[in-house]
Amino acid sequence: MTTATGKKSSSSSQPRDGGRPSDQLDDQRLLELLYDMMLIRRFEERTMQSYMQQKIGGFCHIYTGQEAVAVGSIAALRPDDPVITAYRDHGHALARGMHPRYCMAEMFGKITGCAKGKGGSMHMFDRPNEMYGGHAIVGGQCPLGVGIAFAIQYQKLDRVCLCYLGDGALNQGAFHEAMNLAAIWKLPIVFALENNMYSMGTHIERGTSAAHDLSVKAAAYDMRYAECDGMDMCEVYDCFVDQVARTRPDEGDPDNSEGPVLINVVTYRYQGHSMSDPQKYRTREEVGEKQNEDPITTLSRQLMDQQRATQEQLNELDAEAKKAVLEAVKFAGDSPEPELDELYTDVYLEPYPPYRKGDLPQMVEEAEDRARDGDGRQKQD
Ligand SMILES: Cc1ncc(C[n+]2csc(CCOP(=O)(O)OP(=O)(O)O)c2C)c(N)n1
Ligand SMILES: [Mg+2]
Repeated sequence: MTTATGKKSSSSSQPRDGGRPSDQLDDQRLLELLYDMMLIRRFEERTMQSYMQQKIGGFCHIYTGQEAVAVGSIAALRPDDPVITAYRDHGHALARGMHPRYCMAEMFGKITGCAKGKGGSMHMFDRPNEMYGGHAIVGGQCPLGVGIAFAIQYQKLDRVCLCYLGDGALNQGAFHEAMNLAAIWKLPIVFALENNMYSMGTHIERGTSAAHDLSVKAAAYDMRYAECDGMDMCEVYDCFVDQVARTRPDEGDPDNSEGPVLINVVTYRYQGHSMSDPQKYRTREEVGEKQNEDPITTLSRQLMDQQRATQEQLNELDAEAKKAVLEAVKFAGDSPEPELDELYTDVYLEPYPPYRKGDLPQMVEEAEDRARDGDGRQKQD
């Protein structure tokens, strides 16, 4: 595995019983997880293309390179565990089960988007799939995640909130306040640090104290700490299965939790910070070196080495992912823009003139229909 600063180390997070949880995943499940990573990769490629074609506007942050983080960690959750993240959020939304068409339509600013086209790339919300955004203020999602975890504890539920943050958030006051409250109230929250080593153009060693040993950030708040290699989906999954289980309280007994944890997931973003980044702060060689540890290639190789999948099967999966993304782009392109009137809806929970209560996003309405039929979660068709 790689350490906080990207150097190789031999330690890894092992589940307490000694066996690897990923060893228990059957071939079908592993292929599903590989598909999710391929879907995110292909989705992001088309996102970049659509951005260049000016079909997408505003800030837009690409997740390629980091796919194993969202996919491996969300696979370790239950469907009713809430998730919250920062602005580099397309991958989390897709891994959580948002249909790619609603994600793409949101970026196109269309009424069929997950937030009716009013949020855009940085604000992927999916109530039926327990995804609470998509937040643009660095570190701003950490206190919100603590609020969600407090609600879980207050209601004596057996859920865990998964709160992602970037390495840039380590230097924000909001992160430290959130860590402190989470620790003293022993809240059921997992802080997943997506340590891609850069916040915009600043390398973690230039912007963050103790970058060589981030365990001190957790120790300062008397909190558990773990590390895993974010380029290896199985390692991410193993680490999160273990840590989520330790954080999860029993229903009706909020005290029966080992409390929060900070997990340093070492990863790398292949693209610039946003769509407008000349990347003067790193070399092509560095990016190329990291691309040699590609998470999709790694899982594909593992599956083939273990004779759990053939090259042909993997090609088919990738073709399926490409097709799903093309369909999403078409859906987004064909969808109407919001009426001007939408400016006045969804502003306040208790609307008053001139503000009105808006219609639910199409995605949520469809999920509610499905819930009436017994399954509220979105499924990709
Ligand atoms: C409070 C605040 N300060 C500054 C910014 C501008 N800004 C946007 S993204 C970013 C870098 C954050 O990097 P990191 O947390 O590592 O996330 P990554 O982009 O690597 O996913 C900064 C400084 C902001 N959005 N919010
Ligand atoms: Mg970063």
